[in-house]
This record gives sequence, C-alpha cells and structure tokens, in this order.
Amino acid sequence: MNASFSSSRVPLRQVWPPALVARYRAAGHWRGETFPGFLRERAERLAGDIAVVGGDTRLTYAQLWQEAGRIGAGLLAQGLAPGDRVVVQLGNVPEFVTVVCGLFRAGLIPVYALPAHRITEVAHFARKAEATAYIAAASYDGFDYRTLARDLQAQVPAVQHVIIVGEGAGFTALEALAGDLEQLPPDPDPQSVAFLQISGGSTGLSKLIPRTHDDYLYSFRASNAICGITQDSVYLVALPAAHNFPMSSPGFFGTLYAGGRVVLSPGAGPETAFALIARERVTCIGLVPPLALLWAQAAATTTQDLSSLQVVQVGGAKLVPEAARRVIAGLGCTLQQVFGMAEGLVNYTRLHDSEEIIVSTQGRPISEDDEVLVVDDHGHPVAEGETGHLLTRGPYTIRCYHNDPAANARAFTEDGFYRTGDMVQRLPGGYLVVQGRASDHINRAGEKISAEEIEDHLLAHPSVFDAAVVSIPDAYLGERSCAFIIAQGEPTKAASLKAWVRSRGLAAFKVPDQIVFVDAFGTTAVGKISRRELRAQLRERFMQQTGETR
Ligand code: OOB
Repeated sequence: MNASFSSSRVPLRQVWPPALVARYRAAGHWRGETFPGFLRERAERLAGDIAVVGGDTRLTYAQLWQEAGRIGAGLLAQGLAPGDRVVVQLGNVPEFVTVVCGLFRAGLIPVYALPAHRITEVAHFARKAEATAYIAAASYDGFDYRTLARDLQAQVPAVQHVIIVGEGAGFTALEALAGDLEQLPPDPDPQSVAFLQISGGSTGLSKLIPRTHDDYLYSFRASNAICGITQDSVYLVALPAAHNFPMSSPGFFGTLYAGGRVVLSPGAGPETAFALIARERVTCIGLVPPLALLWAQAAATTTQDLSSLQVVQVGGAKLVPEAARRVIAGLGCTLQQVFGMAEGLVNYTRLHDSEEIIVSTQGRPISEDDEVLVVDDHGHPVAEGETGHLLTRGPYTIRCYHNDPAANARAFTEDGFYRTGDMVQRLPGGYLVVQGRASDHINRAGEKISAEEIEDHLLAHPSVFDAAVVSIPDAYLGERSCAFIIAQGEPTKAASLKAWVRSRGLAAFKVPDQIVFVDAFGTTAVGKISRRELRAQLRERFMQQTGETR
C-alpha cells in the first residue's frame, strides 16, 4: 500500500568514512550488535529476571521480548513495512519500552517525540521523517493524545496508522495488535539507522538525528562501564524516557543491555520518585540540575529509605560547583556530572574522580576515539584552559541530520566535525568545563528552546511588530525565557501573547516565562546588527535594569 510513497522518501543514512569505520571496528567499539540481537540474547539468558517495572506492571526479559514480538508483528499485520518511520509519543510507562523494542523487532524506525510536544512539533517530526504511523497514549499528564492524533492525520495525511496505548476511541488499541511472528524480518544491518532522535533545536525547528545500531549500542555499552551499571543495577527513569540522557547515558537501554532492572517513574518530583527508590532499591538515577537540588533538599526530611542509591547523575544543563556540593551533601551518594547531546558526544566525570573534578567539571568523553577540538571564532585551536567552541567527531557522533541539507551545512565541518554550539574550556586530562553557548537557544532546566522558533510564532501575532527571545539566568531553572516585544496596532497583554504561543500547538515549556514590551530594540547599536548581538544587548540591558546577576 505504501510502495510508491516508500520508494520516494529520503533514505535514512548515517555514514562514517571507511577508514574510521575500520578503526572503530578494530578498536571493538562497533561489534555488529543490534537492538533485536541483544534483546533476544537477554531474553534467552535472563528469561525470568525482571527487566521493566512501571505502574502495576513487572515484565521479565522473556516477557519483554514476547511483547515486542507481538507489537512488531501486529504493526506489520496493520500494513506497516520494515523501514517505515513511526512517531512515538509516550510517557514513562512500560509500553514505552515494549513499543520501541517492538518497532526494532519489526525493522520499523521510531521517531521520539517528548510527551510535552504538541501538534506543531509532532506534525513537523512526522513530515520530516515521512512517518506513516503515530503511537501515543490515550492520555498522559492530563492531555488527550487522541485529539492530537486526529489533528496530525488531518495535517499530515501520510500518517495512515494511529495506535493508542489505552482506550483507542476509534483508533487501533496497542492491546489489540496481533500478527504472525514469522513475518518479522531478520535482524537489521548493524550499520543501519535504528531510530531518529530529536535535536534540542538550537536554530529554528528541531532536527532529526539518525543513530545506528552500532553507534548507539557502543555509547551505552561503554557508558555502563563508566557508570558502574551491571546486572545488579536498578535504574530509575525520572526524566522523560524519550530524552537521550535517561535513554542511553547509560539510561534504560544501558541497564537492559547489562541485564539490570529499569523502573519507570511517572513523575520526577521527590514524592513519587522517593517511594519508588525505596520500594525497588534503585541504585542509579539521572536528573537535571533543578531536580537534583530539589531532591537534595527533600532528602533531608523524607521518611523513605534512599540508602540503595549509589550514583546520582546530573546533566542536560550546567550544574555549578556550589550546587554540586549541595547535591553530594543532600543525597549522600556519588555525584556524576553528565554533559551530553542527542547528536552523540557524552562526557562523564568518573566515579572515582576527586571531589574537585566532580564538582567543577562536566566530565570527559566516553571514548578514546572521541575527537574533541576547542577552537576560536576562526576555527583555530585555543590553548589548554582557554574557552572556545567545542567541535567533535567520533564513533557515536552523527555526521549528518536527516533530510536537512541547510542544517548539515551549518552544523558540520568539511572533515565531519559536529559543531556543538557549546563554549567550553578543556583542562588537563581532557576534562571539559561548559562555559555557555555560541548558539541562541535557551536551556530551561535541560529543555532546549530555540529563540528563533519562538520569535517566528510571536511574529505571527497581529499585534507584534518585532520579537526577540533571550535567555535570562534563573536561580531555579538555570535559564528562563524572556520575549522582548515591540507592539503594533491593537494593544495586547503579556498573558494574551503567552496564550497565543500555546495556541500555536507548541510544548508548554516553550511559552516565554516573561514578556517585556519595549519601544525599540538596540538603541545603542550603530547600523544593522545581527539577531545574536541584538539578543545579547537586550539581555544585558534587562539585567542591568532589574539588578539581576548571573
Ligand atoms: C542532553 O542532550 P540534548 O540534545 O537535549 O542537549 C544537548 C545540549 C548540549 O549541547 C549543551 O548545550 C547542554 O545540552 N548540556 C549541558 C550539559 N548537558 C547538556 N550544558 C552544561 N552542562 C551539562 N552537563 O542534554 C544530554 C544528552 C545525553 C546526556 C546528557 C544530556
């Protein structure tokens, strides 16, 4: 049914030069393993061990494999074909794991949307990925995804299949999927693309990140060794499971690879998570800085037993040294800083590093084959300890985005280095200290917001003559978003503009935290200035006026 559509779609590709492929293989990084390959092996070897816990569900490794088979075969029976892309939008529920593993078994390609994403974002992912199916929960966190599914099919007719976890209400329910296991394809080529992850979207809309079986499995296998994840580990997924950090650093995939136990927490607040830590004897957890601080505070008065916790990882946004010390004191376990990106490169402080390194750096790369360059504005390497732009390439860092030549031209150098957009200092031993960003996005407690994307939505409002969105340092969130608006025509209020952004079908975290009306931009500027300079000027002026400090 999809034949003509399939043949014309943009192929999924992620290609490293042959010399590097040979090097990564020879080093044992790429071992020719695949998702279905490792999941099958674990199901055979650890059949009766618990793999996934969430809500009232406890699945053994054998059950996970079986459920993945049912879902994969069921999707093929619905008319999907191996290679089809499927937008998955699920929260921290066991079905997140069974669905994704089911897609892998059927050779289908998950495209991970966050539960917070709304129609504009989901439609963008579906179009860019040329998806033919959408899988979501009936409802999660008070939002009904069946409404979103209807809007999606209206806007992107190529999405022919909708599968709902829970009450289908006219759509196919996940529960009802059934098919012939014999129809499942053989295991995929380890060098092929396994899924599409979503970029933080530093400029404009989010880009799609194709990750291969070989590269991703290497990233979490090596992470396991660094983070001490073994068969005895119990990993709590408190951040959204679709995010690269709890997915693979080492996250739930690393834990499943090690034969450990994954526990899904429906919320990241201490009340929900602490009870699960006590009940399941959780050993490792990944958090963003504001949550880590909240947990450290709540730990002082909790009645729950948190003594099983061994490692608390903090990443996604900068954890400053004083906050790091508070996390260590409050939670009484090993802190690990994690500085990673969905595009690839992940840095960790090592578990036995000195406290000084752990509190004051964002770690060093996973691999000896991660090439890291720190360069000035002209691309020349800076001296050790100096701040510069971070560029990287390596055995699990992508060489291109999917279906986006313009973004690729900007984001990669000719010799395949990814421009991370981060400004860092490199210390002896390869440890990195994140100093800020070169690109204009707001890192709101780990959630990335593109200034440009939100400015576009604001400019679509008839009362907005011009808009500039900037990050403002924030004691709790790390950064919050502030939109400076030059109004025109009918007067409007901040609340209406916030409602407007929300009504554009965007994730709630993208709604500006603050709106400031101004008469003009860049009064001190001479001539034409770039949007970057303008945003920087507005931020400085605002902070001087409000007396806020960094
Ligand atoms: C993680 O991934 P993304 O793709 O949501 O965001 C990547 C960006 C980085 O380029 C950097 O700007 C920022 O997030 N970031 C940090 C950081 N960790 C990430 N900035 C300062 N300190 C840190 N520790 O956020 C991500 C992916 C895998 C593991 C961990 C985080």
